[in-house]
Amino acid sequence: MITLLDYGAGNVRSVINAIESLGETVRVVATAEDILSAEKLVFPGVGAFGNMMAILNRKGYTAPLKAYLAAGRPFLGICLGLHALFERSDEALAVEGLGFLKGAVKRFDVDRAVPHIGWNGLTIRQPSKIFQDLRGDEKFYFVHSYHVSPKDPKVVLTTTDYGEPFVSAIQKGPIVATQFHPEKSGRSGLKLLENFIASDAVAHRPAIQLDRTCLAKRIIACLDVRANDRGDLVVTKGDQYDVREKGEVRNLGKPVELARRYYEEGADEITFLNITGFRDFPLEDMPMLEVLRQTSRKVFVPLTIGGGIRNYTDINGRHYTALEVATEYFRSGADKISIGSDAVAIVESYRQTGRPSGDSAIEEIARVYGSQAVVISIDPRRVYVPSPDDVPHVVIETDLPGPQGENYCWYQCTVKGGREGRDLDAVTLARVCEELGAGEILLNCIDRDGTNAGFDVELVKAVKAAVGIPVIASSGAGCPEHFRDVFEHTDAESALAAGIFHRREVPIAAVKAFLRTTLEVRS
Ligand code: 1PR
Repeated sequence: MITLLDYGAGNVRSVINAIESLGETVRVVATAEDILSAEKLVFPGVGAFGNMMAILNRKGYTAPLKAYLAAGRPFLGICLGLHALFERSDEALAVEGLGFLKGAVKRFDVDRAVPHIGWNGLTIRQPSKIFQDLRGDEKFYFVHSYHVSPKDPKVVLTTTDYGEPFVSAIQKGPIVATQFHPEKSGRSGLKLLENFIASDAVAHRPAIQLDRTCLAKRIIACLDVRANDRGDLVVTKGDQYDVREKGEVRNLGKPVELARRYYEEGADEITFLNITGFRDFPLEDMPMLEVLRQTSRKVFVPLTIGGGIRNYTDINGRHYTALEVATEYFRSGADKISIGSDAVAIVESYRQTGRPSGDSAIEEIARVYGSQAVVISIDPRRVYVPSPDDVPHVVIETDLPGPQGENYCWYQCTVKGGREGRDLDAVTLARVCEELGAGEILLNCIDRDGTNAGFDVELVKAVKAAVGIPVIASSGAGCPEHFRDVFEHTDAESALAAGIFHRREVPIAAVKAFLRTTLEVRS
């Protein structure tokens, strides 16, 4: 039996699901005594260091954890569960860590997007039982802005390159902790977890030794989900956001089945967008939570969920915060949440007052779950103008002139699934959301959505140039060449598509095979 330390923040559901999928049972720590009596302890930290240590202290878990570690008993820390082992973190300078290992947790200081999000490799520095039957060139899923810096080089198990080499796993006797998420790293991650669990696994140094590692470009499958006119939850797909055909909501399949198919076919991440979330309330729209629960039992890559994440008062006058809505999503299996319409409202209010409110959905969710868990989904539409001075927005010069020969355009933010345009441009929205604590931008484009005409490279370039966080290019993919174009002409970290995958026009594997000749992708 595996004992799992859930201190109440983030998605521990996926770790439980991954362990259970290996046929092992999981007991969740309910008292300090459960830590001391564990045979094997897994500590999957998600969120922010200060919040994590505050909860561990409040629950009285710090002393038993220190005792468990000092006794050299089997332990697997994941992400913040690795950070917790150290003395302190740049993320919360006044807060003491467990101090099991000497050293600190540092914020990335690199000329690349931070957080480091995606699939990267490992340079393996010593044998370990967790590597049994691995080749050594597998990629694992990372999502973090901070990395550990141990004083003792002997504890370094693996390093990974991201602008500079950083320590991506440590080992001291039976105590192992990884920066990456095995539970989100597909089959390789499950193998690694299985090795940790197995009592007979032996220390192994994989045959392939990478000198350096490289972050892969991610290919994301997106499922736009809503109820059709009969009330069934279906995956649908729009043409420039119009999801109806002959009056009916297009039905392209069942959400859980399709997500499972894309996982099997090699998607690096799956995104669900509850596209009517702006008018329904997700906590009353329980099927979406159930979709997440069922998907996360079978799909071991990151899951993002968007739609309806905002403050809300129900008909009985009960008030829910966006943080509560997000918490429900995380508890049901989401790794990241995505905010659409509410992000526009938050930025509009910021621009009116000239300062952050401190309690917006972006700020609150980032504070509790970490920036890496907060994605901003932007739904912009091109507006052509004859001259850059015509509007008080970020205007770009375009190679695709408008209907009157206009050589300039700006990208107008919309809300409610494109139904309402706002006096705000996509570049400004992205920049302010980053300032408020968002960790990633999902950049749709209404003009290109469902057209198979390729990504709007000019839009992606403009937004990517304005922010230091990763950008997901979305809308318009029609063939593998379109993915290559957006990766070659912009610095986007990932690309998302829906229609070509749903309609089986291009398999995910074909996109990756095509890209592999010139770019790093996950096998
Ligand atoms: O505003 O916080 O409630 O979130 C609602 C979410 O639902 C937003 O992320 C918004 O983008 C999404 N959404 C709302 N209405 C629609 C619609 O299509 N009518 N879908 C919609 C947006 C866009 C993409 C799509 C790509 C790729 N979908 O995610 O999957 O354009 O498509 P393609 O490869 O077929 O071209 P809130």
